This record gives sequence, structure tokens and C-alpha cells, in this order.
Amino acid sequence: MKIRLTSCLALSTLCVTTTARADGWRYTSEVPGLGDISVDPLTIGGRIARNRRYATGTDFAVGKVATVGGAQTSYLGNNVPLAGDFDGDGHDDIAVRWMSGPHEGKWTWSRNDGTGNFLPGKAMRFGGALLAYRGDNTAFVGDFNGDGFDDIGVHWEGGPHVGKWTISTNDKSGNFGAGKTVTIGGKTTAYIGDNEPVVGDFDGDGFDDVGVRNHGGNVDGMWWISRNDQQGNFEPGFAAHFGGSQRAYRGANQLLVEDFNGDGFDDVAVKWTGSGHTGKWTVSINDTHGKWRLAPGRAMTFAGTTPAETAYVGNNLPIAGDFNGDGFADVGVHWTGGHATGKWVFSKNSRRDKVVSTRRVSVHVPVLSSTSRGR
Ligand SMILES: [Ca+2]
Ligand SMILES: [Ca+2]
Ligand SMILES: [Ca+2]
Ligand SMILES: [Ca+2]
Repeated sequence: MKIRLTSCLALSTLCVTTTARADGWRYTSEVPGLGDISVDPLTIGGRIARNRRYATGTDFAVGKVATVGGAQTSYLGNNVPLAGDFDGDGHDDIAVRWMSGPHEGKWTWSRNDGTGNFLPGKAMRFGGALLAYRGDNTAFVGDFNGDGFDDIGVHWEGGPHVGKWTISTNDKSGNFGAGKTVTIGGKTTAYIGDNEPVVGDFDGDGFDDVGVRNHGGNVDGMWWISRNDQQGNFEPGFAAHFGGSQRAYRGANQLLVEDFNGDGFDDVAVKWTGSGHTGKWTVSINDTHGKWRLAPGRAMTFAGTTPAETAYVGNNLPIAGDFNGDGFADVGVHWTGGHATGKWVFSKNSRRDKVVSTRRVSVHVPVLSSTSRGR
């Protein structure tokens, strides 16, 4: 869903603390033709200070209407909006999955033109077919094979496939392979029950992980995450902690998983639709330990909104992604009712505005070719 700085940041820490290196690894400064990379001090500082509140100003800018194929309204009808970087250019694109009507079972995407507007819709194919994943399941987007192109999957909630997780990898041209059932903890079914998928790169290794947050019963509000094993399957689940608690964000809200502070580790946010918080947005920043620990929730703030803590109240579905390609996840909504029906409105993440300089760091890279090995 973004250009991942993860490995650079993780390894930049090694650069300043480690002098001995394993065979086959060198620093960029030691390899002819490779240069150091620029990283902003805020990002480094954010990594070191971890859960420190990252911005003193407004988190997100005033909403801006995006056009799709030049039109201000698009994708009207019963569909689910999804965000992902399907063409691997570092700018998240938008897609919809059609749930009913003449397009039921189809998936359509609009490429981000690089300015935060989107091109006309293009049909997505799955194993060559235009119809995919009809049935009782919930869709998710993530880069599960770490190639920089977002893939698509579903978690089956009912029917003959209940409990299965099926993933179609992106062929790097915006089409997708036939669905493949992945294993979680060695099993082909996992996380059966009243829950919703949670997908993001929680350990910052560049491969999106999967999990669920549970609703109801004695596990209400508990989150479980399974790490991507980097081979196309997932490890047994661990309980996520939010400020030390294993339960978080119970109530009526919509879930968003993205990297809101740009440190390469995905964070968790919700947009509240009830439970006394309607219109508020809350974020828990990933503490970057890779142990499924996130900070307690704090309010996300939007410029130009009164009161400042509420935004995008009404009939819409929220999405999050890096739509301007600056490494910090933005948020937006697709309006599904009222006078704005069909509009896509995005609020840019303002954190990048606080970055005033960058620092050159030498990062640890694998040296794989026989000619450069042992340099
Ligand atoms: Ca893109
Ligand atoms: Ca991929
Ligand atoms: Ca991961
Ligand atoms: Ca983060």
C-alpha cells in the first residue's frame, strides 16, 4: 500500500550501532554505484521515540474532491471501496468490488494519475475471469508477496469455504491470479467466527500480515494477528495489545489499517459511526517492536472541521492509503448517500509538512552477485 521504508529504517539503526557484518552484506556506501539514502529526521525520531505523539498540529488537511476519469462522481451503486497500489508506482489507487446489480461479482479499479485524481475504471481479472469471489466473504488488499504491487484476498465467513483465506496475487499489470487458499498456522481454515479481517504490515518486513478483530462473545474487542512467513503463508496468531490491553475499539466503527506516521509499520485507526463517538477518528500507532503492540487510541484531527475532532459525518465508506505518494497514509471517504453521493473526498496526511530537512544514512544491503561478493 506504500513505498516501504521499513528495511532502510530498521537497517539504519544497525548502521550506527554495528560495525561487524555478516558475509554477503555491505553498506550502500561501500558498494560502487549505490548511494546513501535520504531519511527525514522526524521519521528517525519517530522510530526512536516510538509512541511519541507525532504531530503538534493538524493530522489531516481539509478534504479535497478527487475526480475519477474527469468526473466528480463515480462508482455509484452497491460496491465496497478498496485502496491499494495496484500498479506499484507508490501512489495508492482506488478500486471497488461490486456487491449487487448488473456488475455483481466484478471488480473495477482506477489508477492514481500521480496527482491524487484517478483514471477511468478498468475491469480487474482474476485468473482471467471478470467475476470473482462471489459468496459470503470480506475482501482485503495487501502486498502479500512483498513485490511492491498490492494483491487482493478474501476471508470466507460462510458457505462451503468458511474459515478459508484466499489470495490472488497481482501480476504487476493490475490483473490477478486465480485464488489460492493460504495456510495460517499450518491450517487451511482460521479465525472462524464473528470477526472482520485485519490486514497490514505490523512487523514492518514489507510483507502484509493478516488477522481479525473479534465482535461479540467473550472475545469481543480482541485482535489476533498472524505474521506473513514471506513464503505465501501465515504463522499462528498472536493477540495484539493496545496500550497493554488486549481489547480495543469495541463499538460501532469502521476499521482502517495503514502507516499513518510513515515509519514503515502499519498502524490501526477507526472512524466511529456510533457508540457516542460518531464522526470521530481514532488512531493507535504501532510501537514498531513487531510484537503486535499498539499505542492507546488518540484523536485524529482534521483541518477546517468544527468541532475539529469530527469529520466526514454521514453516509460514506472510509478508506485509507497513500494517495499522494509521500509515505504517509491519507484518509478519505466514498460518499454513498446525500448530496455528495458518488464523490470521493480525501484529506492529505499533514505530517510530511513538518519535515524540513533530510539526513543521509548508509543502509545495509545484501550483495548477491559473485563479482561483488567479498568486496
Ligand atoms: Ca498506483
Ligand atoms: Ca504483491
Ligand atoms: Ca509483515
Ligand atoms: Ca506506523
